[in-house]
Amino acid sequence: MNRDKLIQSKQLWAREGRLLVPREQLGEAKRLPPGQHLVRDWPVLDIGTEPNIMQADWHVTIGGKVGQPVDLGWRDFSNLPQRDSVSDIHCVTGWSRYDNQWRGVSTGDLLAVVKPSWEARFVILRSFDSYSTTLSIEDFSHSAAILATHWSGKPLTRSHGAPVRLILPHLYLWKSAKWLRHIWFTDKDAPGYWEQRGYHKRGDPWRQQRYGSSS
Ligand SMILES: Nc1nc2c(c(=O)[nH]1)N[C@H]1C(S)=C(S)[C@@H](COP(=O)(O)O)O[C@H]1N2
Ligand SMILES: [Mo]
Repeated sequence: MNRDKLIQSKQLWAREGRLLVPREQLGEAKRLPPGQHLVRDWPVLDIGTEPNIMQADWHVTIGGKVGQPVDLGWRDFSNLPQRDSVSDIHCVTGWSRYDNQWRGVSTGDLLAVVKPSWEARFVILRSFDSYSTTLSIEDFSHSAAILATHWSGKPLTRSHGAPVRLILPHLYLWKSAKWLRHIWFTDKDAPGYWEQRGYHKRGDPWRQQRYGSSS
């Protein structure tokens, strides 16, 4: 292409506003983290075995560096304040799903019960399928974090982690342990299942913290 032609087409681009993202789409572009695509259905992802835990048999053990270790059964858990929240979820394999309706116990309300000591810097989550993942206590305490029992007004299905799973919408979904069994507060970082297999320690989708310890 000669120079005149290039100049002409660049003038045309200026008139057309080429590559300008329309204002009404800007919100959308900011809502979807880089490299993600939107899905309507809710995919199921896990390491293979889906434990079948009845509410009556379920309990979660919470301990480590806390003032008040507890072992909560379904009844105890249901007596904690129940909250509703709506959030978007982002899986590191590339899908995101908007506007998920959750019901459950906020991590803040749980922290008020167990009272972590000043030494607690990390939270290790362990599940009935032997999955584990580790978070900083700041990430676990995020205001949008919820120990979910319900999605869209119905109890979580077995595949999605019934009876209780974490939902931590501000990080990639591998941090959101399904079939929750243990919540352990520690002073030492201990990489979990995916963190040991090449995934990022933290997993912020907005910073594309997918692998290794990039950024
Ligand atoms: N217990 C347990 N929790 C888990 C997993 C798992 O294998 N076991 N997989 C994680 C991963 S990688 C993702 S993407 C999400 C998927 O949750 P979903 O199946 O409800 O979409 O669960 C996370 N929590
Ligand atoms: Mo995942």
